[in-house]
Order: sequence, then C-alpha cells, then structure tokens
Amino acid sequence: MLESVFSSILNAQIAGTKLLAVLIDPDKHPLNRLAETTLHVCNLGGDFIFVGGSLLQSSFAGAVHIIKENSTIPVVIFPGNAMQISADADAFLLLSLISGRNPDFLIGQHVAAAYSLWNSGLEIIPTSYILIDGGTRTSVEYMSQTMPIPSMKPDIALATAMAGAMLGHKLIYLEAGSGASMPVPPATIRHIANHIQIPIIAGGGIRTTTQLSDAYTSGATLAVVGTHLEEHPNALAELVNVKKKF
Ligand code: 1GP
Repeated sequence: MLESVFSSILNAQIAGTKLLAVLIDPDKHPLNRLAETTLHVCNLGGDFIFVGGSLLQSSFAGAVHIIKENSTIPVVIFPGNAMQISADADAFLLLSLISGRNPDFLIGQHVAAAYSLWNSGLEIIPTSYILIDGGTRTSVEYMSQTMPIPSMKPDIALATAMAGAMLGHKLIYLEAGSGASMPVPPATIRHIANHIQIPIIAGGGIRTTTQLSDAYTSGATLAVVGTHLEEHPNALAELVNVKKKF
C-alpha cells in the first residue's frame, strides 16, 4: 500500500531526512507543458508536486488530471481557495491561515469546500498556515487580506504555531509568500522546531542552495520551491542534491 503523504513527511522528520516539493501554479504553466514539467520533477527526484495558486485562470481540475497522469510521486493540492479541489490528486492541505484574522481563511473557505472534500477520497491534512513577512507584498497577503507576522518576531510566530498545534493541526507551513524577496528566517524556523514536534514545511522566496540548506538545517522537514524553478527549471538538480546531503 502507498504510504500516505502525511506519514511520509512524519517518517522523514523522525529519520532526519529532508523532502522537496515543487509547486506548480496551473496559471503559470500552459496545459501543453504540464506533462513535461511533471516528468522533469519526478525524474530529477522531487518528492511531491504541490498544485495551487492565487487565482484560477485555467482549468484547475484539468491541470491536476494531467499532472497526476504523468506523475510517479504524490500530487498534493495546496489550495489558494475553496475552488481548487480535484479528487485526482492524492492529498489536500487543509490550510488554516492562523497568522491572519480573516474568518474566511480560518473557517469560511473550509465550510464552502466541506462537502466536496468530505466525499473526495483525498487524504486531508489539517495544516497551520503561517505567513511571515518576506520583504515583499505577496499575492497571499493581498488575496487573504491578512497581515504577515513581522520577520523579526519569532516569539509571535512560535505562539501562533503553538496555537495551531493545540488546535490539532498536523503540519506547520511557514510561508514567506510566493516570490518573496526573503525566505522565512532560519532563526524563526529553528525557534519553532525547538519547541514543537509537528513537521515543518517552509516555502516562499527560496532561490539558492544556501537558502534551501538553511531551511533544512534550521528544522524544516519539507521545503517548497515554485518561482525559482518556473524561471530556472534546470536548477532542480542542484536543489535535489542539497536535500540528499541530509
Ligand atoms: C508559495 O511556498 C510557495 O506558496 C513557494 O514560493 O514561489 O517563492 O518558491 P516560491
């Protein structure tokens, strides 16, 4: 039987190994290139394909279908909103944007999506989604109409993650926002990892092998890279090499 997505992240955390997810935003990948991108990620050693985006200009379900058909690794929906659901995927991150105070992203979208998700057969993974200031106003900040946690306030980030843990979330996603000029500070990741046992995902603004390595060293089990690989698809090999060193 296939290992569930959450189990494989938890097992990596326990083993001290690291994982890499490539984010595919269907709006930024023409449908006729999706199969090629998917094969590229699988062949080079990505662990997961995350699918999601802020808007919905293209067919989300169509994109997930093509990705899943061509993928040998789990396909995980990382939704921008309740419209981004497809039973073709393997898992769904049920994100609660707990750094913000917008009820729509704390419970409203979840209720809107509930019937579809309940009946989808997808592995649903409740996830604390924590936006940390990455030096740029990002789409997630604007679309959610929430304020990120200041990057130099690791205690607030930790308190937020603690609240998420006590609410029963299974993952903590520390997000600087897609295309952020700075990733989540390693000190913030470390501060949370030192106090909370839940696996940490770090994403947003990771562009270099050093930034990726810093995210892992400071305690992230899974890193997510999108923009850098959209701009430089050939950079995936060096990122995978960083992951393999752990
Ligand atoms: C965004 O964490 C992801 O939600 C990836 O961000 O596009 O900056 O890599 P980038």
